[in-house]
Amino acid sequence: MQEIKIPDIGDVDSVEVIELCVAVGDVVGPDDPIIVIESDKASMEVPAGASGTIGELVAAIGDSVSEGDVIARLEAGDAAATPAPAAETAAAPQAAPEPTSAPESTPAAATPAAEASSVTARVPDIGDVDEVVVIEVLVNAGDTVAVGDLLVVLESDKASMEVPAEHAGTIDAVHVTENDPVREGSELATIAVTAASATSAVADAPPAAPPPASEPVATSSADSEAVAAPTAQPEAASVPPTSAGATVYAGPAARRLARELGVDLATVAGSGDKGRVLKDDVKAHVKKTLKEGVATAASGGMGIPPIPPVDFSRYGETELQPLGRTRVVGAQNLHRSWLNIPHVTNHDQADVTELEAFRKSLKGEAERRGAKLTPLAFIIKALTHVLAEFPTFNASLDASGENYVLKHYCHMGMAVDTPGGLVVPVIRDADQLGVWELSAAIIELAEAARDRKLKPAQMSGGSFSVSSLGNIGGTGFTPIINPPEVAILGVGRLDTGPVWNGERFVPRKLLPLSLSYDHRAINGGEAGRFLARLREVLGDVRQLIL
Ligand code: CAO
Repeated sequence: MQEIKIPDIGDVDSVEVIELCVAVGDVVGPDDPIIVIESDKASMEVPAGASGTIGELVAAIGDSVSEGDVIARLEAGDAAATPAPAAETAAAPQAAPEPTSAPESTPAAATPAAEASSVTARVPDIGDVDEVVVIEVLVNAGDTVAVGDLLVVLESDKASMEVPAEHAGTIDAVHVTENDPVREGSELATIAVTAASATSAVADAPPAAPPPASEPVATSSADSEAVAAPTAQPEAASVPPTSAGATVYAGPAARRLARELGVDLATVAGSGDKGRVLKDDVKAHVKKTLKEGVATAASGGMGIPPIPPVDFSRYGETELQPLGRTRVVGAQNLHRSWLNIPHVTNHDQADVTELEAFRKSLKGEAERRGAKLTPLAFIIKALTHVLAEFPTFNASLDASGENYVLKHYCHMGMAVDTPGGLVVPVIRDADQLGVWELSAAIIELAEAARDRKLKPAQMSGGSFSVSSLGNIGGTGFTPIINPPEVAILGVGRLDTGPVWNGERFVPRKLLPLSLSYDHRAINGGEAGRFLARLREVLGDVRQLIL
């Protein structure tokens, strides 16, 4: 087996292994990084140097290693593709040749193989804006860059944009500093091109040249800067993502992966030493983002900014209390709804003085039936009536978002507050039920919910939902839509209030109503008319028999 060794690491005696990029059994090419090492100045990837399969991984995270130490053993792969033993490959510094007088605009791809030249990296097409600002400079003069390595990050008032190197080589000069305004074509940096394959394809980039022995082992200035100020990192175990424009503390492997996946490293929480962003952090970030359905990666840096985790122990004593499964699942559903649906809530109040009088008049009958008649049964009855008149409220949007799916049934979801969390059982065919039947269904489903006896079928298929906080209190709230429904009615606590009857204020029983709706499916006028009609029906329930 061929040994992969630590190359020349400059003027330091030993460095720390901070990242393993492979596992035993992995097939690698000569340029694939095996480990990342770090001195107190910078970090560096150690490439395999040859093709093959990792037979043994000698190095472990946290190991202190010196030049010549064996870090892994390689079972030979494609012998023809093996250029040289790893140690030799890694130890042979590629000195940056002197810049030549090649024209600045000479495309690197046109540069003959192995012929040194100087190219100027410029601001690319920035669309319809005249000027953008340099918010991050990621290279310094003397840095070695590979094709695809980031040079600067630019930002307009709409989005941010990374500018990668299109040529491998050594940075001769950096022409911008942070906060500089630049335009399309402005000079960013001059690169002394050393590589044979100066193309824009990352895959074609030559192996990263190890730095000369006399220089610190830095793969990018971003690493150097970050390493230079490790004490500035927060104490929390997982370091929150940095704010836009701040230097990200990450190794080349993580940077490359982030670039490949289109992830903005500044939004990734680092779990490595001193908050370093590892490859696993990038992967975990992508998984989380996909799970949440938030296309942060594709949003050009305009995704939802994450809330940084806080180490509360810095402020006082705390304890962890699990939310419980119902709350966790509920939280995910609410979050999904809130992020996906443009919610608008209209508020109104219904004069239910006559309805309350009628309900109270049925008290004896209710006792005889062993039932309990709350305002909610009447509200649901009135709702089903109004939904029949406004079918787009008893609907969903189809996957294209271009069609309503109108429901020829009315299954009413009802939010129930239980000690374990919020659940929404469904009253099937609520429009077919009378007030007594609705009352019985409300009691039965609420009990089943609180006893945790609801079956999945009893919690699915709703076409509209109601959330009544009337027994608890409140004059209005913004209920969150229960997808794929397009609207939900929130009910507050009814109270006696003054109503102007044309001559004087009279005391009336007023019921607060809050209608949240999906603004993609329903517009404000429709919502206003829906609520006005509901108020009308609740104000005079004789309308239900018409
Ligand atoms: N105004 C004033 N009083 C009201 C009222 C209202 N809008 N609605 C109900 N009440 C009264 C009832 O009449 C009853 O009074 P009595 O005991 O004197 O008869 C009392 O409040 C308790 O009612 P209830 O809660 O037992 O029954 P309900 O039919 O009104 O509601 C249910 C059933 C399951 C919807 C309710 O118990 C519940 O869980 N509500 C919470 C829903 C929730 O959490 N929504 C928030 C979701 S968003 O986080």
